[in-house]
Amino acid sequence: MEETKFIWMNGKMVPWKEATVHVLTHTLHYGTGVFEGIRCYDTKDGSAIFRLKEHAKRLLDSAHIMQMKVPFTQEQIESACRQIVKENNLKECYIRPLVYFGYGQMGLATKGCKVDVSVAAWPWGSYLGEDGIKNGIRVKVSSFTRHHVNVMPTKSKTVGNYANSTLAKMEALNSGYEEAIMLDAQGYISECSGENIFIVRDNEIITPPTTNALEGITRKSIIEVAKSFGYTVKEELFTRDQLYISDEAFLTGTAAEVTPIREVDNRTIGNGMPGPITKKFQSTYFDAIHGKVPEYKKWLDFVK
Ligand code: PPE
Repeated sequence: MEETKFIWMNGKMVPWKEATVHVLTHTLHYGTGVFEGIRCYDTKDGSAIFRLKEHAKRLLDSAHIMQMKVPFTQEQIESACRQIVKENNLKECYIRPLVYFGYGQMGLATKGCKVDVSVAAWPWGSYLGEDGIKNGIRVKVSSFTRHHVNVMPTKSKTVGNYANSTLAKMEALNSGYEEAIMLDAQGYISECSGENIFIVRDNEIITPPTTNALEGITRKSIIEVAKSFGYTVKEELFTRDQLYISDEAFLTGTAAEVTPIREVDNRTIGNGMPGPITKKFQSTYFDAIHGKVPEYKKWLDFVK
């Protein structure tokens, strides 16, 4: 990864190489922390963080679910995100806030555990590759099931949740695919290892409800974009075979942005190229994040 100068740790700017933790940090052992993934983009009016408030709120909601008392307010988290971009002189970057139980106590109970917060930022290109963004990716339905809601709460971006995502992602990569689609405990499509999923059938946009998927902020943005173009968006469960026969499919996430799916389990989606509706949403999203769509400027939080 590309190193930057500073990482914000509990309110202080710490040089990148010194931003370390003790090996007995609670979250390192039990996966108890929560995190966010946010992107900052260059616009003609300067760098802007995409939907910063929603991300900061979701971070605190995740912490609330995990019963973590965060020693910073939402405004302080937001200002730390702006500050880390500024201090590192970054125009475009990925921002990673992390709330974790720190050093000082072992054992599963977290009562009395110290809560630490860090915010890092670094340049991070397209997550699933430039070629993926342009031409679409090949995905595989995972043999690993998405968390049942009473196993791991999926509204929380809990660090430990992502062991499940990594198993699915590595299985997909090792099998020659670029991303994993995860089925919920009932066998319906839920989400990908780190993205939400949409299909298009007969001009209708369908995405699984967020009952057991993350309430994706990119997902929410794309739903708004789709509605603004006059499309019907259905939030309903669908099966892997509905996905196989979809006209178009794409996934959404902060890191992955809007990435078309061109093949699922060796079955071509549409004509094997990103479909027209996917392309329309994708280009609107890219224009919006770069401040080129007046109605979506509300999503931008300028760094300066
Ligand atoms: N589902 C999961 C499981 C998920 O992790 C993400 C974000 C999403 C959906 C999309 O949510 P949103 O970013 O709000 O649209 N995944 C983050 C972490 C990726 C990583 O590899 O790390 C991200 O995209 O930043």
